[in-house]
Amino acid sequence: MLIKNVHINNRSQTQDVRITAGKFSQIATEIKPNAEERVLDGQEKVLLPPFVDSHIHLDTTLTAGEPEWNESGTLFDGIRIWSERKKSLTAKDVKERAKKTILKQIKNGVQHVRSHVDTTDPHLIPLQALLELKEELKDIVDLQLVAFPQEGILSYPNAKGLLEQAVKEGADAVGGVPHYEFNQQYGADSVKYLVALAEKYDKLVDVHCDEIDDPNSRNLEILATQAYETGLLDRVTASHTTAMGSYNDAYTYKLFRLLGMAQLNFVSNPLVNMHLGGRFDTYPKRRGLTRIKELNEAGINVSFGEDDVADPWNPLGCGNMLDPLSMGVYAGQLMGYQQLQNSFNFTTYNGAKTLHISADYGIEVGKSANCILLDGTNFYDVLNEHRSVLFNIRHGKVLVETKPAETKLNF
Ligand code: 17E
Ligand code: FE2
Repeated sequence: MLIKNVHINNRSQTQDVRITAGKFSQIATEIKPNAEERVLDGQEKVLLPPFVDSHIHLDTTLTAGEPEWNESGTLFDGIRIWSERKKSLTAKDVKERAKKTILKQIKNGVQHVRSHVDTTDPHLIPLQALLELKEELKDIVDLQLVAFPQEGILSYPNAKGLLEQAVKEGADAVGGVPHYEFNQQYGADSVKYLVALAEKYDKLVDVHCDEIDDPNSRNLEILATQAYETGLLDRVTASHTTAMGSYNDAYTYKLFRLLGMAQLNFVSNPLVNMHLGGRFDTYPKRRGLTRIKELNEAGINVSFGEDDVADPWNPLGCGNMLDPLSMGVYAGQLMGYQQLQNSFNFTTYNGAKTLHISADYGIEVGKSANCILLDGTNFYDVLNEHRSVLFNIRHGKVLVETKPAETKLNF
């Protein structure tokens, strides 16, 4: 296949891209089609590698309102309501809902997903369901699973055993929720425990870390120290880290040195954290986000996740990465013209780095021919108008094709 006339990675010059046997085989200013080669006219639109959702909960997806709506909008009511819903889980239920959400994501150009999977379930039903789905859907999506002890590692019965079991059964990464543990000591101990587990089984780490508007929630410094001292470094990701939005600047200055040394990845989930954050403030009301811009400017990797598609934490969400991206650039004040043009990195290359898939990710000769053609000639327009993904191509095959809606003005 030959894709003609596209702005690869939103570059100003247009180029042609050839795909042979599922790989990018040639990229040049002008490539002449071979006899019988399928030619796709890119019409000077933007060609990117597929969107990466570096943080979602596929086991909780599409359960909003079950058994009740989260009317307070707090993280804690979300956990409580999910805990109720968890009692009636079956593998079939989890698989059906997760699949629906994955299909939404694929329509919107996502091909790489990291999902947290709650392991504080005595039968590990969510994990069993998502391991099966990962295998069943491997031709359309790369699914990474994080063993995520939603109700704590030290504050929930047998959570350590369940976490280790999940890792043995095939989770790709180990998670945690230190700010939710009963006390600070448990928080710190849980971080050390989960990092040791990841080391033992050679897994990645992705921790829900300090997702609370409490400036004293400082598990991040423990996670970063662990990443540095164990040498796991960029195999470790800190998700949410919203307490950083409440840390004072002197402490944060000191913290950033360690974060750089530890080479940690950060995932911000701007939609859900704008919604859950500041809930205990009257006014002034905090935004409850991590320091996206400052981390980014310090050369620390930050990607965005959607986190929720209609669940007890966020009633909204539709599997389109342009939503967290829009919210991220607004709330993170990344609205300079070049910042907007370059913002696709938060939901593409930076996510790939977090997922540790960069070796085969990106539009380069020799890499797997995974890419999306967006309906705009530059990314600013794509983001601003939430333009469609016209083609979602995976291993050189067109996975999804979309015709943009047409509007007729009858006046
Ligand atoms: N669980 C959690 O601890 N935090 C979240 N934001 C979600 C689930 C969605
Ligand atoms: Fe999350």
